Amino acid sequence: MEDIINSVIGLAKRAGDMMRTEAPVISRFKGSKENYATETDESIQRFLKKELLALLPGSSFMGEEGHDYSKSDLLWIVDPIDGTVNYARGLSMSVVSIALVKDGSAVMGVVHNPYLDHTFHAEKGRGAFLNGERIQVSDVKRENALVSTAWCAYEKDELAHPSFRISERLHRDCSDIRRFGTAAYEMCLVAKGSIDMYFEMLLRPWDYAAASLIVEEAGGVCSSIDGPLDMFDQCGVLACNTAENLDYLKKVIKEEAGAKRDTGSIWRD
Ligand code: LIP
Repeated sequence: MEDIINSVIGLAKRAGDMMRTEAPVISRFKGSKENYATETDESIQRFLKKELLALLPGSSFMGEEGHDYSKSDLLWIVDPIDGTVNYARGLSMSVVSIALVKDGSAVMGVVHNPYLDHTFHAEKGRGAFLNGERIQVSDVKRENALVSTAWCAYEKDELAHPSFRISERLHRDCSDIRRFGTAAYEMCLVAKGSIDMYFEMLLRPWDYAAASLIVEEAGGVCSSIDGPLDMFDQCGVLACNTAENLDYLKKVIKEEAGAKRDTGSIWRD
């Protein structure tokens, strides 16, 4: 696996170079005016799909820009550009996210931010790293916690209002809130101890498959609202520095937003 992780890191960096050099051109909308793909999302996905399937013969591929995959025991889950809107608007805060999932659990994760040259990686049981240096979550308690979140721009009608209610409660109970517009990077900020809690009411496996392993290998805890993260369908995502803060976050979400919300399968668009 040593050679494979280094190859995947190299591919993530080459994909990051594409992100930095290709001008953003919207290629298609995906159900709302906020949710779209660019030609670069699609070109990076084509590049990574070809290279990753060649790296592990017999593996299969799931990417944000195309859902033709078979549930083989080794599955690459890729977000070619996590933070597409940030990329399209020139906000220099987007990442490439690559996960390898074996029998439904992430065993390898790489998240690369080409603007900051930050490369996070983890392999199951071997720790989490930023540019090769070991990282770990903070020990900050709830009242001093810095929280990162989002308000479900792709599902505004159903999830924006409860998301803002939860945020108002966290803003009162914790220290402050940040929003970076890329779930994978925000979860990696939990892993490096810069952010203490992250949540979003509804994400897709390509947003969190790699970053959730990086958080857990850095000593943090991840879950959905009602149980483990689903690597084959969408779910809410919580990533925290401690189990105590995860329990607090779950309590707030249930009190302010009710039970888990299911807005249909990720395969609808
Ligand atoms: C985005 C996430 C972001 C979330 C957006 C979207 P994309 O991923 O990183 O946190 O709020 O709704 O899911 O679409 O840019 O790959």
